[in-house]
Amino acid sequence: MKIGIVLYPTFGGSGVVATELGKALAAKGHEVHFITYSQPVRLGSFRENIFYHEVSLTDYPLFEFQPYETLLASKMVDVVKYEKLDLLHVHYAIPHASAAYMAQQILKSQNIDIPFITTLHGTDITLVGRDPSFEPVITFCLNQSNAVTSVSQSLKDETYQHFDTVRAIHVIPNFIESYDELPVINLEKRRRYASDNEPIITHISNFRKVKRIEDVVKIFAKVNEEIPCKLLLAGDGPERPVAEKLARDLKVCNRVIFVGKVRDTAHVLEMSDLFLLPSETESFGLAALEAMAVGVPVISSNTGGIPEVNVEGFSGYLSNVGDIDSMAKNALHILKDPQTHLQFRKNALTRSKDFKLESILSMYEKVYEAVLNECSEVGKRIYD
Ligand code: GMT
Repeated sequence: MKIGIVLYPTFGGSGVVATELGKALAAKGHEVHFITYSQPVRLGSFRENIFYHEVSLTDYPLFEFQPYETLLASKMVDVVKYEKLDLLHVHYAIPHASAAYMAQQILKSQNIDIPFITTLHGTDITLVGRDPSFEPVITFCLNQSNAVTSVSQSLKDETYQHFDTVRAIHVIPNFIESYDELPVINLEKRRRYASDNEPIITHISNFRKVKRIEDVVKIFAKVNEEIPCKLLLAGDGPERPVAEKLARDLKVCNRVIFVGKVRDTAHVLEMSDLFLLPSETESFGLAALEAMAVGVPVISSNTGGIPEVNVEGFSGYLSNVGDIDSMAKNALHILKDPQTHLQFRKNALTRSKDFKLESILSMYEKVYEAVLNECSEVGKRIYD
């Protein structure tokens, strides 16, 4: 198949999932065309079957705001037509699904029928989507998409709760390539951050309010009172200064290390003993799955799709949002005893294997095939 993937090219989970999906489809022999405004962070170097089409932004002075949706739709029309794509798969509803609909209509007027699949990732529905000013466009796009997928059952339920749509939504969870077994820790590298008897607790995110970074620092400070440890914070975003100040106020700033944005999170996670994800809401929690895939247990909130990923008492523990005492207690339970810790590490790795790339990939391929079959019954793509 020739597939156009529209995504945000940034460090966010939706961009990571879309990029890794495209890479995996390309490795399987599909031709994949990424369409976005800058090179996706996880795309890496030149690969067979992968093409990247940049949406160039205009700096025409009339526009106070860039008409990105229009530029994206035009680029989609161009790529579909000249690369003879079979389908478009857009990740994140806003504004990718509406741009895809526009491209679809333009192409229809030129006798080209192109289906588009919309994958919902979370904040497009749970945060942004709930803003009433977006609602009519999102509802319309859900109804117009040839297929809709969501990354968790929880997100599917929320979509039906907040949007007036009866569209079938296929739940296709995010995926990961897990390590075969627990990694051997590179002590030389680890010693740059902590001494051998100090556990490393990690959090990785875009440091937005929804991640509750203050809870991360508070949980860490409580654990550190009983077991001296280090907190490794990877990523960046608006709440970082808040976390920095809190670490100073709680007198743990010499134990908190901000490493900034990292392209390959496994490098950080391999040295970690525990992962914290106390988010306010999370449609899936890809960062938690990435931690589990290298054998790092997860202490998380029990909100949104997280319980579909982290299993209570097995791969980690889940608590109510904001319950930092419970999260600190659970963290200490895992870290205090080496045998318990080892068991949780093994369990985390085992659980991550339920999200194997190959099985998730074929779920997407089935949706593509169904959509293409439906399309070929209705009309035909005429490129020449
Ligand atoms: O977590 C973020 O703020 C980034 C956001 C995104 O759109 O990139 O992540 C969302 O999509 C990820 C991939 O499907 C999910 O793992 C995250 O849980 C989801 N974030 C939220 O729901 C807050």
